[in-house]
Amino acid sequence: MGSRHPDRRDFLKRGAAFAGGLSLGAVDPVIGQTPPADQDVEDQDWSSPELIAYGERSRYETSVRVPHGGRPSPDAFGLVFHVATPLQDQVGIITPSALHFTNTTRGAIIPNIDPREHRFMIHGLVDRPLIFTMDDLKRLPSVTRLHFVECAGNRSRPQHVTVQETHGNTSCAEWTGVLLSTLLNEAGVKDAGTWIVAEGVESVKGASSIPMAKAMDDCLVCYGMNGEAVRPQQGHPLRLLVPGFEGIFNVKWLRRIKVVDRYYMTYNDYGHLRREPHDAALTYQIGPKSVITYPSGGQQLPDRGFYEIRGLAWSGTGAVSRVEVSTDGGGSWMDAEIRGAAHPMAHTAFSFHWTWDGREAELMSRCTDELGQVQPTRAEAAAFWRPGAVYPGTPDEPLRVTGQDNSIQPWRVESDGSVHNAIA
Ligand SMILES: Nc1nc2c(c(=O)[nH]1)N[C@H]1C(S)=C(S)[C@@H](COP(=O)(O)O)O[C@H]1N2
Ligand SMILES: [Mo]
Repeated sequence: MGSRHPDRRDFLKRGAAFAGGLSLGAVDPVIGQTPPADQDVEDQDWSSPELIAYGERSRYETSVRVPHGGRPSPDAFGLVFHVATPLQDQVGIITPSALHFTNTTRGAIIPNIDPREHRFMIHGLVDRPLIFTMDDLKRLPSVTRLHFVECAGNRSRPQHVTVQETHGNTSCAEWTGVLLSTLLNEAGVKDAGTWIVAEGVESVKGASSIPMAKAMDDCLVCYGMNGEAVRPQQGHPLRLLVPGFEGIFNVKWLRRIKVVDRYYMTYNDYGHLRREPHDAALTYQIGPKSVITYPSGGQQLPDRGFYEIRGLAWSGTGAVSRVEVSTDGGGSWMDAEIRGAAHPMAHTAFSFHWTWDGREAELMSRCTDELGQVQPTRAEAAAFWRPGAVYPGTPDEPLRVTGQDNSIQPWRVESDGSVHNAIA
């Protein structure tokens, strides 16, 4: 059904043959990516001082974040936000800061922090407790890296229609800051210091315990995001980035890291910890994962013919080394093309040339990471996580993935061109 390297000059010819016209204008676009505003939008005055000083996108572009998980965001108290990234509209691998998914949990209000007043402290089992201003941090050697953040609650459910609903609780940004190891080495970690507890400024602190080996490896204390200051919803002026670990470890509005000698039970971990490791919601690292974003759920293929299947792949344990695509529901797999560099613990773009013959098809992608770990099927993931834990299964959803869900996402293309979530 798919051919990997069709003659490039053939794309339009074949599309046009099916569409019955020779100009691209005769071919309807796929419907279901967020469409441009269809009524006249109020004119933007691009020469106004405000937009010259700080730009914004065209008002014809209407892609937005939406509440995730079926609850309103913000909640009735204006506190909890869970909003998902519109992955169906994403171009490339960097999520625009204004569309980065946002999760603030457990009654956290987004703080307004004056960076000139902000202080960051490292203390506990160290030789020299240190307090940094933002200016202090910016004098130190910095790194800039692409990394995804993904919430452990990013799961596909049968009632989800679009890829924004099934997978929109992950985003990828370019983060700039100081390696946490640089700061910990300045403070001098004592031998007994085997864990850190990182804490935000809010009353519930958003605190997480992180093993020292990870803290010393690749964690970042970030002040920059996509070329400017970290946005308030992402932790302005300072956030911890724990590459590849579940979202909850990436503490926003970071004010304190305490070096300790054991795992601390923090508010974040309450309700997540289980004696049986398979029952624990917090498994630290995100497994190899991928999803096709085009065509994806809720979209409509206008006609038979050529489509570039596109998607994103990522893994919490390193770089993506291979992505395969199936157009027959997993019966056969073909290598997709990895687009650009595959950065460690970052979204990686892939594409696959497909000519749709107008018959029912089931599109899937499967990620392999540099450790050789392969993304599981939904049945494999559901079997791995035992039911009855944090996200109990139900009789009507026997293949419910009750822990972290990195399972293969199937999209069914009907013969009328409509695209549907096929996990049910
Ligand atoms: N201080 C603080 N840090 C936090 C949270 C929070 O509520 N408070 N939410 C966590 C959760 S559950 C996730 S998934 C990520 C989300 O990061 P983002 O909002 O930048 O996408 O931040 C984590 N860091
Ligand atoms: Mo989360």
